[in-house]
Amino acid sequence: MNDLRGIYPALPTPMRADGAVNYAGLEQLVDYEIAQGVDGLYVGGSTAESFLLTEEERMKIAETVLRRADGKVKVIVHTGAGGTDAAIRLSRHAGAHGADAISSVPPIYFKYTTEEIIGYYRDLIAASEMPLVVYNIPAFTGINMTQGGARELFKHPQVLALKHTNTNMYELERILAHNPNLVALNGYDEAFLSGLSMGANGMIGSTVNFMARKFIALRDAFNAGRNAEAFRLQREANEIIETLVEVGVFNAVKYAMELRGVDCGQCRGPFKPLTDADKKKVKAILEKNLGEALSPC
Ligand code: MN9
Repeated sequence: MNDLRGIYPALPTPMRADGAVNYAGLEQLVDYEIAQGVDGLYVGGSTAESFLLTEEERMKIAETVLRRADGKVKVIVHTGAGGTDAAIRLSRHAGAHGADAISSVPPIYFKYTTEEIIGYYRDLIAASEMPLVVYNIPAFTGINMTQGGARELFKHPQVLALKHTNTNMYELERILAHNPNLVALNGYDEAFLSGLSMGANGMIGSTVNFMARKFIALRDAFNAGRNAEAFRLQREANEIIETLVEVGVFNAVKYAMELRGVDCGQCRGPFKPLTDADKKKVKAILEKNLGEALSPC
């Protein structure tokens, strides 16, 4: 059985100065994360700028990560796309290259019925024969998969997990109460402790990339009942996250990785690059809360 519990960085996509994907940088990122002790890697999600990448790039990124990780950690590949056919191609490709599971946001832009959205997921599962992690992120998609008729999907035997990128912890608790075998992976890093307390079994997050050890320590403290320590770690993480979100979280995560020695470049437009003042702020808050001096500038 696939056990999808654990702590996963949502990998950014390293890019070169000319905007092309930096596959050598991606390999370096994979090595770095595995050395930090993460349980798995989440590939091609929001943090990876998936909707700003071509299908060909997304496939090559998945292949690169799977080859480099080489079975040392679990790999979940986000294969969601605007339409069913593209999502199926990406899902089959991920399966063929050894991914542990696929994951998808619901189809976006057009206002589909719940039946159509569930049909999209069923088509992906059937065509790829892969385990699925439903990626619920209502703030981006405008669709909430943990409400109403969409909940039916969690009864499907191939739906093994939910990526809960939502701060509604009541809905998380109810979904898990109704689906006791479902794995819930918390999606907002700033709410990790809240997610754990409502039954999440891990997390997928952008800030895990540069502070995996803090989140691993937080989980371990929570599991051992050391609640004051878990809260202190969440507060330290949140002081960082507050600044990152203020300047633009995806570019800020890439910059934090540069400070860790992994050059990820900048996000594609329309995301705006960090200013020098933004970088100074990010570096200062990281050094304060990670308790270590970081490299560049
Ligand atoms: O994948 C990320 N989700 C989004 C997870 O960015 C939409 C989170 O890690 C956030 O970046 C983070 C800051 O809000 O929690």
